[in-house]
Amino acid sequence: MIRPQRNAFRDALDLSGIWRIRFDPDDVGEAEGWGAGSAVDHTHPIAVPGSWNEQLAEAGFMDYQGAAWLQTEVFIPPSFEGRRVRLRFDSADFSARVFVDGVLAGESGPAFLPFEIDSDGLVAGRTVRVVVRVDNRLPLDHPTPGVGPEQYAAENRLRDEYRPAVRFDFFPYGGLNRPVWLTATPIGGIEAVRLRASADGALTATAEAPAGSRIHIKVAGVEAEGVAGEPIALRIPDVRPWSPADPVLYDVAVERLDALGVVADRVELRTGFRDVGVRGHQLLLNGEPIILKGFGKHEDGPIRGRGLDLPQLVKDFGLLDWIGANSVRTSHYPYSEDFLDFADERGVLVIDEVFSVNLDFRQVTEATLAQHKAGVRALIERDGHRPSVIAWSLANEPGYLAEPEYRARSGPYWKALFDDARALDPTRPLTHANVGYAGLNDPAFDQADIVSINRYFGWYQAPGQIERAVELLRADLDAMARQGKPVFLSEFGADALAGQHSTSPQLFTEEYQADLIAAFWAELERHPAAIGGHVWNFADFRTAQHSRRVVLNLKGVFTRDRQPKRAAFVLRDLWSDR
Ligand code: BDP
Repeated sequence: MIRPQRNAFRDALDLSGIWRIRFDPDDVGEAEGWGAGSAVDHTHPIAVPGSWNEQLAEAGFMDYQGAAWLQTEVFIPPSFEGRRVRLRFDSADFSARVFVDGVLAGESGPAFLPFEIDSDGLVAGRTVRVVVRVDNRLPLDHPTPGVGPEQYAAENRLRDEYRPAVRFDFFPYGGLNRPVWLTATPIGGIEAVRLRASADGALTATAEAPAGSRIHIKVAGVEAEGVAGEPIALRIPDVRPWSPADPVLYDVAVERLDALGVVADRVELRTGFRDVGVRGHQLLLNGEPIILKGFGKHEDGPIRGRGLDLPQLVKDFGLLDWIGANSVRTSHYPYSEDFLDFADERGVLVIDEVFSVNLDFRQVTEATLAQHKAGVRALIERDGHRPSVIAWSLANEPGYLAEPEYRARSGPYWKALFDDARALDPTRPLTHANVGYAGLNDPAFDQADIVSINRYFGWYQAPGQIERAVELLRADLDAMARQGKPVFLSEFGADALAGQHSTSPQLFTEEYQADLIAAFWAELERHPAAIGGHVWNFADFRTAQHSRRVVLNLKGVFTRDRQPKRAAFVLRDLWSDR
């Protein structure tokens, strides 16, 4: 899939704006033909991109989980005549079915990733009605398992019930949270490009286009030619390798030539030339050991929820720079491509995570692994050309509920999943974020190149006791180091309510959060197997309702509106040598 772009061969209209939405709590929309559209008096206005929850809280939809039908009208420009016209969704949370003038035209793939819709109804010069049935529920056997009151009751864990019902600690915002596009591309054009670039200036490009098509590549004045479906190699002399200190990007033009050798389509991408790898306990970037300093994040903000927020992106990358962070994990799902544009340009290293949180082996079926693999494949296809992406994270905290099935059944599952990812991209290390419950013998560690652990000593365990927390951390780092792989502290931190202070170690104060983070960082710097850590979290973020959360998860080093807490200044001092 090619990201929408505009050039002499390709066009894209951004369909962002005010759409209409109709909620379908009884799931009657399909049977009643809502795909054809609803009268305005049945609907509410909704901004796209944007989550429905806070936008429509007053209408009663803050916690809504289920189907909702979003609609708009699109005029297809006459200039799209004779081209392939499609709808492209940068994502839909969590799944969608798309109707064009009442006809089901297609559906989404893996959550948080783009999908395209072809339809005979998309005819140049006409106005069409686009209706999208979005559903923010997750199936029980999804790699991020769904949950309902029945599961909470059956497990007799009534105190674990969240509203909306989720098995994870962030808000299940629903809607079209990223832009929607109407695109026009040449018929028989380029449908996908895979790039691989290394620090020695070597680049291979593989373009998907009709069989036998001639493909031409141009990078920094160097050109090469080949055929569709086969790797085309070239080398840039005196290349400037990409790194956080010098995040230099190169424009890559990939062209399809017609039978006469005339350019019939062009796709433009940017990439950087760099190497990443592991050696013993070290993570290497361009052959040099690198320490990761940064955060787990979320796509989250007031009112828009998970809706793409470009001013916030600008601000966040400014704050990452200000604090001296060099890396981020896209916890716990693929982020927008706009986010990755910034990462590439600003030299921020990314651990790119698929959407698999708290995988529960009591609910795993064959469909789970298939969906998990599809999510990994789609993520690698979307982001594989990005120099900022230095590793793939294939899951966050599987086996969280410590079910016995996890240890018994998950070995072959992880092997199949990691093997698949490695075959798709042998150039990047693979990891997953382990939860303390799953233990130091988590079966997924066997497959991982980097051993990542989330640890909340000093918070959920040993609360209020930083010294003891550091000892517990050290014990886990020591044990993990025996695997002979780099050890990464992928989450640690403490909630702090901005403005809460104390002279003694007290949970929820700014001092406690800052002291805990500083003590953990000192341990990471000292430990020979550690390759750094990511504070949880960059900023406070909304979670589902639960008595242990005061509206937000307050582990942010910045507040939800991006004001620094004390820990931000402490980290800035610790990380200022960037
Ligand atoms: C970890 C999860 C993360 C949570 C965090 C917390 O990976 O999603 O938000 O704990 O409890 O277990 O703050």
